[in-house]
Amino acid sequence: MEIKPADSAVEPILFDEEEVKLSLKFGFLGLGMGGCSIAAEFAKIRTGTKNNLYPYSVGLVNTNMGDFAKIPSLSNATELKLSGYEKGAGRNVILGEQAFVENVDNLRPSIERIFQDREFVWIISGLGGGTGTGGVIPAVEMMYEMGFAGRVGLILTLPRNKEGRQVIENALARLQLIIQAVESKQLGSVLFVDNEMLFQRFLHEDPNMSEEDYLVKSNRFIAQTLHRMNAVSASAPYGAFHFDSSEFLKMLSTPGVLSISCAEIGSNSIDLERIDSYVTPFEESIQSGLLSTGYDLATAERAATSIITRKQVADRIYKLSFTNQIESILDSYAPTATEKPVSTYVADVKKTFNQDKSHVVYMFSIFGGLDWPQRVSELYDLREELLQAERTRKKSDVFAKISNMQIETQPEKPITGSPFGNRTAAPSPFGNRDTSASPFGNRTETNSNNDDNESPFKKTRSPYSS
Ligand SMILES: Nc1nc2c(ncn2[C@@H]2O[C@H](COP(=O)(O)OP(=O)(O)OP(=O)(O)O)[C@@H](O)[C@H]2O)c(=O)[nH]1
Ligand SMILES: [Mg+2]
Repeated sequence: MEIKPADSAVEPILFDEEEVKLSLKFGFLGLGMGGCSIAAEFAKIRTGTKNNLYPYSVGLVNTNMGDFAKIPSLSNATELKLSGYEKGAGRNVILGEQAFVENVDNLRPSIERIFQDREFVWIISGLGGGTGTGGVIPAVEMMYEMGFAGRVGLILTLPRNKEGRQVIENALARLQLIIQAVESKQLGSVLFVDNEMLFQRFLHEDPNMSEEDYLVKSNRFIAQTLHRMNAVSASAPYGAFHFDSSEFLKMLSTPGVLSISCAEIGSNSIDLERIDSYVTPFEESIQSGLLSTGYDLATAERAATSIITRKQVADRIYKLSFTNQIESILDSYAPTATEKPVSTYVADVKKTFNQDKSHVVYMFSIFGGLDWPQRVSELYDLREELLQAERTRKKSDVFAKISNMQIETQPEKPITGSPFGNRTAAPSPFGNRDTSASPFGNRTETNSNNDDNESPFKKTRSPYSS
């Protein structure tokens, strides 16, 4: 059985043009070029629903004004400039953080207005650069101060292997803080987008695709994945169980990492007498994941599978034996999850899906509260390898030859832009943080008396402070 998650990437948004209900009112705050490009794809999603044609509210925050020119202007997306840093943050995380922090008072009124009716806000950042990576923590803190504690998630891209040590190091440095905040249950869902994995999938699918096309299509795929989950959970339930909006919100508010997967199976190939005909593609889909992979699904705190197809197919396959099989599989992958509903839905496929997809059965799965994906550890190892290679390079023959010139005794030039050295204190609007040590360590009480509104980073130890 063939599943091609990446195939859907080259198709239009599934629910485009159609009158479709959505579970949650999502807001998206894009930070930096990558974050804004992905957020803009959410802004482009159309549902065909009167008065809610473009269902998502989007804020685009960036230093580099030139980047905005690459994003079409959209009525539901507001560009927000980080003044004083118009040239960009040049892959300097500290500068990126400083840019956000210095502008936060200017941003706040616009961001409050953009997200005033939103039920859940995703902060999107391409980890590895300066602006998006540096902005992510103060952005979370700002949203918490605005009363979004427990209703903030992160969509974070992980760099590709060939992006170099600095990029990987930038990403890991921020991840260290984010991991600590999530581990201490202060921060909700993190949805990782593994750029290396997406790149390899697209490369395999169409080696002649242009780089520009690749970026647009992969960003659209990310937006489509989350949007589909949001639409499916608002569809008409067929059976007794319904993974509804409130359960979806609970899933998203669960601290930890989220994994989303989808098996697309031609209904004709599903034979209830042959369990493998649907169990195999279902299992393959949850193992591979749509946006990132390499999870220990047994660590899931919650899991859910939502199956959707047209009425005619539903009447044939939604039998006890079918749901029982799917429930058993889900249970075997997430044995200790506190909730793991399997829900069945019907959709008017002619209206909701593309015509040629009318025979497809979609099996969406979502796992919440997961541990960190293997990719994070791979990036850590890759950084070690690159560091090692750099050290070896410095001990080359040429260096040995000229070492008599006492070059070795000259002070080494600091790596500018590294988040691990020469940190300058960024002024913070969030209280008396001991910024000389770290923007996140040693945090004192915030102004709020409400625990929920405290920064998720307050109780975490900073990697910079020791
Ligand atoms: N999936 C995806 N990832 C992207 C995209 N653009 C950038 N990235 C990733 O995000 C990382 C950070 O790049 P940018 O977003 O351009 O950096 P920035 O936040 O603008 O930071 P500075 O330009 O250094 O201030 C890159 O290393 C890429 O891995 C995009 O359109 N899609
Ligand atoms: Mg940039």
